[in-house]
Amino acid sequence: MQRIELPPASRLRDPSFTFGVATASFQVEGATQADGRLPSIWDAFCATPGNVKNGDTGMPACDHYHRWQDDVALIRDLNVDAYRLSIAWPRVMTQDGQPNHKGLDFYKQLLDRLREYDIRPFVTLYHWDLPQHLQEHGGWLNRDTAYRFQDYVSLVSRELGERVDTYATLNEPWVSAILGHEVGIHAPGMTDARLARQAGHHMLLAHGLGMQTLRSEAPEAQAGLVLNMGPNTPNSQRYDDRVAALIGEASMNHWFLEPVLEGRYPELYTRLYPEQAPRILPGDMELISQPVNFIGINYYTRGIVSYDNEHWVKGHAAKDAEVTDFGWEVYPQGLTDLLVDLDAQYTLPPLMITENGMAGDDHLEQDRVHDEQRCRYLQSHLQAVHDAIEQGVDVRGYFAWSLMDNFEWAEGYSKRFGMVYVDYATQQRTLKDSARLFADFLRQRPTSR
Ligand code: IFM
Repeated sequence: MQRIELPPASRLRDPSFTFGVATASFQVEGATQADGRLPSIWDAFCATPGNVKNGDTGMPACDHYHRWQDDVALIRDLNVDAYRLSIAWPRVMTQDGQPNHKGLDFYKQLLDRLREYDIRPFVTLYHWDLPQHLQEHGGWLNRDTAYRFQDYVSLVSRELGERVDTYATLNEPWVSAILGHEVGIHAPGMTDARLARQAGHHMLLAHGLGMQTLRSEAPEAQAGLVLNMGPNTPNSQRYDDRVAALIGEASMNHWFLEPVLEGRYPELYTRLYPEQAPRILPGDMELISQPVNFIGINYYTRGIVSYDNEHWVKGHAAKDAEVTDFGWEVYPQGLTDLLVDLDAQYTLPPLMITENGMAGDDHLEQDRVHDEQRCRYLQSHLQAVHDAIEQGVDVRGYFAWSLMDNFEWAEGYSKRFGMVYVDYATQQRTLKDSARLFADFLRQRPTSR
């Protein structure tokens, strides 16, 4: 593919539309024992054989902790407006709640360099690397963890000050609550649906407490929350499959969005699964539903769903569809559908696409990586965002996941989501064709900065 095609008057060509690339601390930094960094739940989870493919761990990842200067230069060369990164809580705060200045200095230098290059930082405060010492007191099942998160947010916002103009409190609480506490394939590896929703409630409470702190300590910053979402398509036209598709959406999308925008959990879900209802204390929902400046949406694919006697909802792979190396269907229309549907159901704040991308079976051949499928994926999903905007949805930005190949959680290093190829043995970075395409598109925006 030579170039990304979008209508000449597309909002995506406007300089006010933000383009960026995204990463997360545990996935790229490595250096898990450097400069007083404490263990996180993901270090502990990786240490148990069988939890992560090939026994992979957070080492070496992309060794970004030591190679950040080159990586920021790479980001600059992509011509993006913004870089979405996350702060590692166990790197910047000691067990007794004091600042770890060495860890903080890493982020300060990185943020300063971004600023020098005129790249706006979009900082996620929690992308799943909970300090292990908090897990030993119950982790997200312990309500107190939400208050410890608030202390951490306070420390970060005071220390980083005006270096950050946009904060996201949490990344994808559905994943950390449900995959971590119900399905058990993510840290901390629990398998209890009721506990998962309780963990989810405490995460949303942490979001609310974090927002409160950001408003008082970083009043100039934009602040919001990042959710992973996808629309569900019923497996057939039968009413029971259609109901299952809606319940699935209530479970994943609305259970995390409705409390934030409307101060309540989806009644449909609570009625169907009363045994999963979390314990909510007076004032919680008010905290959770305070105004946000944006909602970040991470979109990868849709779900095909049918009714299942036992659990009501059963997910399937789409038949005969194009899939990625992860087996996820390539379905750009789902992004337009999702955005238009959310816009019809809620009074939304501005939206940002905070992650979108795909795992590819990428290979380095003579210094090039021909990730043709990712090029097409990028084109079709940018078009999908354009289409949603044309239908009236207020989308302000798009971040590609990910800047570079990295540690893909339970899949270890076996899945490559990057626009930049990483050779983990040599730590050499190589721009894939998709990175060239993206950089080219951004350079040629008629009104680009
Ligand atoms: O790599 C993850 C990321 O950490 C969160 N969103 C989905 C990505 C791909 O699975």
